[in-house]
Amino acid sequence: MDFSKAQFEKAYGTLSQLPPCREPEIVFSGRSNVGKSSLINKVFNRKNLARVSSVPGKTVTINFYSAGGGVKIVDLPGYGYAKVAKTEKQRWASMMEGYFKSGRDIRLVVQLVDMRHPPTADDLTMIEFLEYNKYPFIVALTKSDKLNKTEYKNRLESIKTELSGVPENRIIPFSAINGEGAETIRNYIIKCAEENNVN
Ligand SMILES: Nc1nc2c(ncn2[C@@H]2O[C@H](COP(=O)(O)OP(=O)(O)O)[C@@H](O)[C@H]2O)c(=O)[nH]1
Ligand SMILES: [Mg+2]
Repeated sequence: MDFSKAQFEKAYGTLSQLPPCREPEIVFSGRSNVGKSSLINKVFNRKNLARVSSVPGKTVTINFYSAGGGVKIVDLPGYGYAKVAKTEKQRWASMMEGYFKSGRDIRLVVQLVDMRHPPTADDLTMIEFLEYNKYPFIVALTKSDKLNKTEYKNRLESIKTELSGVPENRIIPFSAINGEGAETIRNYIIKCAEENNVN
């Protein structure tokens, strides 16, 4: 894998367009506005690899990138944006289900949760889905720079209970601003892409 070679390939808006899986995939999942595009850009050291938006939840697409060395990055559509129409929510569900059911070589799911707040019901549903289906995953706690020392300590402590099934070393505070956690996430990605083993 060569992180500097990461490149946007295509955005898919309908299930039938979704390409068959030919290479290992590293997947990014989280609610709209959680900081997914910012994390992808930071982890892959690129300013505009994924688009950072202040208007969340606009389009439901699954975005594919090549990560170099025959590995794909998959940016799943964000969830939990209140103002999204019901038809869009259904499209989201069908895209997600279609993606996970299309027999893919999923090496690692990076599940994003906003560090400032307890996981949302949707976050928990997603994490339970990953656990139940035994997908290897880590949880990135985003926007860690927005908490002061006390808040940081308290949230990190609480999240261990809120996500009691998730091993502590797979819960990683992250900031796209100061780079906290980026190296740890990179190492998980490299390890999983190469070995298919999260431990
Ligand atoms: N302070 C801070 N802001 C962030 C961080 N990550 C994302 N943001 C901001 O949160 C908003 C949503 O980010 P974006 O990456 O577009 O989220 P996405 O919808 O999940 O892809 C933007 O205004 C970002 O600048 C972070 O680590 N720290
Ligand atoms: Mg985004």
